[in-house]
Amino acid sequence: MKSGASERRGCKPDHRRIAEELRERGFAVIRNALPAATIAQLANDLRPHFARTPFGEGAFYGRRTKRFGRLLLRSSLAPALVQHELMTSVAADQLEPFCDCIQLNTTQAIEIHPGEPRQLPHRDDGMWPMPRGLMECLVNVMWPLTPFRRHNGGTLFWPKREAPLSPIDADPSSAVAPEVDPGDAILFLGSTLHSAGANRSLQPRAGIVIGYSLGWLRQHENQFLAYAPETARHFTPALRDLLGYRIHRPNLGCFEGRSPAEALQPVLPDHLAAKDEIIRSHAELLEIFAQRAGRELETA
Ligand SMILES: O=C(O)CCC(=O)C(=O)O
Ligand SMILES: [Fe+2]
Repeated sequence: MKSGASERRGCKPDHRRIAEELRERGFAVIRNALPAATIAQLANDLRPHFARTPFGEGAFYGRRTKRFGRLLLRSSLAPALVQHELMTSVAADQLEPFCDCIQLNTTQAIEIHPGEPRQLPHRDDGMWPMPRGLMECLVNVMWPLTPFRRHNGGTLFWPKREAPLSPIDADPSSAVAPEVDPGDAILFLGSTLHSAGANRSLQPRAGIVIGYSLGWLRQHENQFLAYAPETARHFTPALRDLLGYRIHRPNLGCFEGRSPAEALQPVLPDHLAAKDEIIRSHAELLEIFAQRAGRELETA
């Protein structure tokens, strides 16, 4: 296992508290992670998009709930949100033992309207058909755009130890509904049982989910369609990397056998040399093998 990202960055007290809460309960509240005024501005940028977005289709997404993605195109504040230092470093700390680098899994704005019943309790890592418990795949951050309370659809979390095996049996009265306000954030693991609560109030409840996943997994939101090369080429290198415009060793996500960042060039060559992007153990094996194969060629 690789050393944790927090070790490399120097573990801050905040980090330690969050890591402990994630391990113990599966979720952690971070107060004042961003100024409330920044989130108010973000909410303002998203308002016309919520207004134009139709209600969802299907019982999981909710028929009195509006959702949209591609948040990096919807607000000039979104790049800073998805690259929030504390959130990305906690996510890296949780996930980078199992991958080279984390990636953006999704950006989704969610507005739950009055009268929406509570959502099916679920674990977000259920989207990948993998045996459970092998490793964490996902770290999500919920950024409330309005206050989250139990009565208005605030997200419900079942702390790890108390979570029932069957989600359908999860009793809402045994769930925690963190009371958070714009500027606060709730970090939660992909393995944490949770759901949107019922909105019994007279106002919509809105929030943004930003997810970070293992760098080699299929992303929930297709980042290469959301931000095609013509768009992504104008992002910073760090943001392009986070979207997945980089190779995940060995050679995963390649374009013409090279990093997908090649596809961001304004003029693409018709032909490119494929280039190894491999992990150290493969490189060592290859070196030994290459010597052997070379000798065979000389003596043949
Ligand atoms: O909006 C919420 O509170 C949570 C929504 C959720 O968990 C989901 O749609 O996966
Ligand atoms: Fe969820």
